[in-house]
Amino acid sequence: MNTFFSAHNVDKLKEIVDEALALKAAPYAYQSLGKNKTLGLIFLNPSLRTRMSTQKAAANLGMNVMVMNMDKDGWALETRDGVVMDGTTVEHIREAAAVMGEYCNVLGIRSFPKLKDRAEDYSEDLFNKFVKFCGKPVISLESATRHPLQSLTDLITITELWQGKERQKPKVVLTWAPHVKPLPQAVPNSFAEWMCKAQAQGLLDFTITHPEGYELAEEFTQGANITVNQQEAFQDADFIYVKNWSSYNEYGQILIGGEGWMPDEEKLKVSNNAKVMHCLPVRRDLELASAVLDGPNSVVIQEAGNRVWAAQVVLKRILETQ
Ligand code: SN0
Repeated sequence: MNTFFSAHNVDKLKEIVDEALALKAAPYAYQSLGKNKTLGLIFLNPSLRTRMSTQKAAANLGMNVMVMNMDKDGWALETRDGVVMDGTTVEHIREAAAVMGEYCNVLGIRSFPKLKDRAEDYSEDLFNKFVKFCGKPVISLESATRHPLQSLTDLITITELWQGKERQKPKVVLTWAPHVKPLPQAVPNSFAEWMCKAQAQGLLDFTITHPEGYELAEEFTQGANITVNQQEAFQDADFIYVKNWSSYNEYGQILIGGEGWMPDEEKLKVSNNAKVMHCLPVRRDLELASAVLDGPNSVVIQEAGNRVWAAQVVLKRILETQ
């Protein structure tokens, strides 16, 4: 593996999940793999789980880690070509990424979409330029349109919780939930992309539910069962994944019609005692009822814990191909 950006970078999902769970059982089995190798984690936006779990995963593999908070500590980056830099940007990504490549064997980068120009966000211009100019393997720590480490974690968590069940395949549901801020589509896009691939590989059945107007881009949802009836989606669900996102069609907007979509204990009654997932951070009693978050069906902490094994299996595969 050289780049970790989407589900397309992984062939057989069951294999990578099993490899991650083996790392969870023996975290230090590959401690010499990363000896004298440096990982650089570059953040253009805030992070808690991604930063700490990836740093820990790298340490488990014996790597050195450098963290750079570009948004706070770095120079303001220019990404456009052919512009005279007489404004607020100080350094071009061409030099900045190349310099980071000099210091690091592997790099990770996080950058959110601006949610203004859909074509610009969905071109993944910043991520692609970073890959091109740093010249080293790059892991997405969440880009404009995807959050692959989160989605791999989610598949690991679903697999782990479904082990030993009589029924072969769980019913997994992604539901839209309310929020006060326009949020990226990265997490739901990515979750849908990985779950559609998992469904195609016979691992689970996948349903998406959202109010009208919150359709995700079709490239991520091919094969999914999609409904605007949340209760119908929740019927017999084994896993319910809660996430807000802003509209893709009316790009970056919050639309009318999402009121009453917050999952609570009452709404979950029709499910098959579903485990409830969220990537975090979660707005209590806005996106998800606190009684559910604090109740026995919430697996959000186990899910966040599993971020380490997703990051570690990706780093392991990259180091093994160096
Ligand atoms: C991000 C998102 O993509 O939805 C990161 C998720 C891992 N979430 C937020 O920005 C939440 C911001 C808020 O104010 O609740």
